[in-house]
Amino acid sequence: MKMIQTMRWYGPDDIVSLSDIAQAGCTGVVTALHHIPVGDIWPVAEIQKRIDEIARYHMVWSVVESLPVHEDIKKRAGNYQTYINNYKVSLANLASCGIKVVTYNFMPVLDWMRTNLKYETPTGALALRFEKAAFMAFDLFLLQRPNAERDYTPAEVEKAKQHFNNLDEEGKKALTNSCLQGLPGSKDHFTPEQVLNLLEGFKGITSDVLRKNLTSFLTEITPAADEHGIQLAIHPDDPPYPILGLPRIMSTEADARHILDQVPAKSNGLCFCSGSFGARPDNDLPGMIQRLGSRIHFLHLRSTQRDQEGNFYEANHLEGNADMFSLVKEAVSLMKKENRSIPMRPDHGHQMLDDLSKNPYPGYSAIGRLKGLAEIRGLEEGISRMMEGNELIKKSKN
Ligand code: DNO
Repeated sequence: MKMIQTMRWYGPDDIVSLSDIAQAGCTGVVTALHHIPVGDIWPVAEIQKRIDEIARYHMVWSVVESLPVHEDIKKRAGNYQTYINNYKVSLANLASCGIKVVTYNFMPVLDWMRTNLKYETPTGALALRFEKAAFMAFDLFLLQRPNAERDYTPAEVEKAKQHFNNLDEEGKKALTNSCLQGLPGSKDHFTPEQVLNLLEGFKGITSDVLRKNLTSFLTEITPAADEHGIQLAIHPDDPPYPILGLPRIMSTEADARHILDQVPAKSNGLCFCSGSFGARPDNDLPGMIQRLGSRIHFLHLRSTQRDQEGNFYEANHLEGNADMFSLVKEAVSLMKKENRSIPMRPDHGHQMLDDLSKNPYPGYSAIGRLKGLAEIRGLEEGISRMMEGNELIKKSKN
């Protein structure tokens, strides 16, 4: 059993083409119908059209990332019931076209957050970075979120002030752009006013409330997902702690365990993103694969390099704090034990070589991901062969 090797494709507007993805060695594609407004039903005809486009390059649409969850569902307010009903119809439509793994997240307002989309590594390749002082400077002095200072200690506010005072106009613009980049698949940015309005809508939604709302959502959709053989895969919070005063409820192993236990349905599972969970030193990544095993429906493999202050950048796939060897070893053991293949994508990659002159979706240039995929593929091959060899030796000795 091998991992299903995939890359994310943002659709026809992506400067990385399906041919590029096929040439990188992928058999599967991870994509979404980004042109359909969040909350609307994904019609069979649109799903099929995308499947056919991918099939032209001899690949399959292996994973949906994401079937986005409308903010009303997260708040359990407004038209949430309609959006839940629509979600169930989209799941049924996807299943009827043969697509069974569906990723989503339950992060309020914003998806992943970085303060620098072009952090220069010593080789000249560019990485994504999250710097706490920069983020606080954005929150306090650029976004000017009401009462934001209550979320920080006086020492942190001082640090943020220093950071802000050292920024020139260009620096302020770049920081604002990084923090307000739109949702995945969109090249539009949020405006500060939009974000402030959206934040207002989450007033009173504590982490307990958000957790309950996620449980209610899953309780409602998992019977349909189970019936259609869908594997749901919730993506962890990135970064894995509260930001902008918003609750985050999928940041640790305990968070994942809680939701999996609350809704024990077979379809209720995880997208195990080693980059997101790995930004916290208290997440034991290989142990999490061991313990959450059968509930892992999709793997995002990536490594972050953390520092003492809680800043991190996205390292090369085999470097940084995540022990990629152990992660791939655990994934290989899991697939062997359960006799199944798990789809995997090399999550993100450095912008490097010819891609430096291009304008890809942040984190999703072709060459850096190709490099990550090739390294992970090599690791998997080596580990699988070693395991097989060891088993043969054991057998011959018995
Ligand atoms: C970042 C991605 C996330 C992920 C969503 C899933 O690169 O891993 O944006 O796609 O959170 O819903």
